[in-house]
Amino acid sequence: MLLPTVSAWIGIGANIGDNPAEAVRGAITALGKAPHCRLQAHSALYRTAAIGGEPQPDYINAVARIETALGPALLLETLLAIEKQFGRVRSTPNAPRTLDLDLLLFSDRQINQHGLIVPHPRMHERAFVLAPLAEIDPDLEIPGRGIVSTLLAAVQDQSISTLS
Ligand code: PH2
Ligand code: MG
Ligand code: MG
Repeated sequence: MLLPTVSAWIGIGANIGDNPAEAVRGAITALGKAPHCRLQAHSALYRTAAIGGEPQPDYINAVARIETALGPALLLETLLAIEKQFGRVRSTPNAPRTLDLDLLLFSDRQINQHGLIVPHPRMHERAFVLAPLAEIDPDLEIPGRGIVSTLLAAVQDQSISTLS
C-alpha cells in the first residue's frame, strides 16, 4: 500500500565518544534505514564550537532531509531509538552527547504538543544548524522565522568549519 509522505529535516550532533564523526555518519545511514523513512539529502559534516552548557569538546554537526510516512510523534520515537543505539545517555540539557537527533522541521507544519515543538525553537539562531541546512535547502522557509539563507547571514559570527 502507498502511504502519503512528507519531508522532515533532522539535526544531527555528537561531541563525545570514540569517534563523533563516525556516529554522525552512522546516524545518517540509520535514518535512511528506519521504518517508513527514506534518506533524500544530507549535508557535509561540520566542526562547531559547543554552544551552552559546561565547557566541552567541539561538536560534529550535520543535517539530513528524509521522506517519511510517519507522523511527527512516531518520527520522534524513531529518532530517540537511534540515539539509544548509539549509546545516548540522557542527563542534563546541553550536556555532551554521543548522538543528538533533533526534529528540526516536519513539512511546513508548526507543532506544539506533548513536549514536541516544531520548528525546533532555537534552530533559526544557530549556525551549526543553518549552515548545513543552507547547503541542502537554502531557499527553505522556517515557518514563523524566515528563509534559511537569510537567517544564516545573521549568524556569521559563530565559528564553524566543514570537516576535511
Ligand atoms: N547541541 C546542543 C547544545 N549546543 N552546540 C553545538 N555546536 N552543536 C550542537 O549540536 C549543540 C550545541 C543541544 O542539543
Ligand atoms: Mg540538540
Ligand atoms: Mg535533542
